[in-house]
Amino acid sequence: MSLENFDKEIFDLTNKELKRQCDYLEMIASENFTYPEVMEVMGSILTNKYAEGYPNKRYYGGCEFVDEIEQIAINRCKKLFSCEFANVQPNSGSQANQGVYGALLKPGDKILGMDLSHGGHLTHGAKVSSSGKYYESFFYGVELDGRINYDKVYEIAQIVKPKMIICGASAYTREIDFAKFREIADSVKAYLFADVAHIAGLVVADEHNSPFPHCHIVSSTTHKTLRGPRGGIIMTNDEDIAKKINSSIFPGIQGGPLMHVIAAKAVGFKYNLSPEWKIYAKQVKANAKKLGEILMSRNFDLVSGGTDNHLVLLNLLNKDYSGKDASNALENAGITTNKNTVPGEIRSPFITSGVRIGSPALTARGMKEAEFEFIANKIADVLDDINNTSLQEKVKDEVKNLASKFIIYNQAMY
Ligand code: DSN
Repeated sequence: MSLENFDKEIFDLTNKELKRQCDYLEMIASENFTYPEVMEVMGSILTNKYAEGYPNKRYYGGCEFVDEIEQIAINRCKKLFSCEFANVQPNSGSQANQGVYGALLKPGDKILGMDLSHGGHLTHGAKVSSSGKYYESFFYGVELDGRINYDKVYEIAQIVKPKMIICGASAYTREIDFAKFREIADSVKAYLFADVAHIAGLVVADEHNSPFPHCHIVSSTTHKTLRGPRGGIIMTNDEDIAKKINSSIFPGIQGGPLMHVIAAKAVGFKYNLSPEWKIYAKQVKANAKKLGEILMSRNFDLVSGGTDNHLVLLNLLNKDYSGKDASNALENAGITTNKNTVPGEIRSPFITSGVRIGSPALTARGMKEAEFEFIANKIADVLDDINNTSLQEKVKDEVKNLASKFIIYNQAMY
């Protein structure tokens, strides 16, 4: 029986979401459109198989084919990041990070990460996350110019003496200097852990410097700039750390690996390893740069004054509306973004004075600088007249028209 016949409710909602993804301009910096082949294997019979353990070391029978699948995913992941060991089992980026901590830290150990309100991530020690509950977390941030001051990070590290320094961010617009972070980590004999979830697609295309060989351990998600299925991965060059990671993920925090997702990761990695990937990653950066340039020419401030990567952060501190107001107005105009805190923030994290806008998903649809120039001008038009709902309706139509020229999925696929 088809999904349509068996469960019309879910079928219809999935179709509505498909239409939303196709008609709107998806500009949430952490989202992307994955490939049909990735979705095909993710929806396959591989979901039926239990395979607790690792290739050739399982606790269940019948694993000969999923062993091969997981080994292919591991091999491709290692090739992609030019590293020695990879664990492709984490169900998400958060679980990958939890696995990293479990492998190398004891409860109560000190960790030093980037402040969530400065662009870091919940799992980098925020007090509301298990990373901030089980470990004693300390933070570095960005200066008012939106950049990490590595001298300050060094000073904080000397005072805190953390067991682990975490680099990587969810809303940072400049290149991260992994070599400098390693110098700081070495000065206090800390592990250096990079969470490259946001920039991984750029890293593997040499469009951002690599965390290897500088970091002891690296985690990522596979669904952001990498365009694969939702999931996490952990990499290292250290055999001893690799063994600890494996036991920290299974049996430490996870049971049976999601073999359908691991297969989908392998398929995504095959795309990432293709020559076309470099073209995509370059375009992601070029599009974000164009977006930033046009917004600045329209008198908007950008945190750090521009971007080196896939996102821009609008700084609305000098405007009389908040990040929440702005993202709501853009949503009404068919442009999906998210509100975000900015350096020197004066509003709560639920309101904020910034908007994070990313280029990966629209680049996946084939949009280039010309389209990003058009979109940036539409964003500026909407925000400059933020209470004008008829303008928002008009822009929504224009956006839908633009989106219809960049087909990402066959709208009859469900
Ligand atoms: N939720 C992701 C982001 O939007 O950056 C991070 O996990």
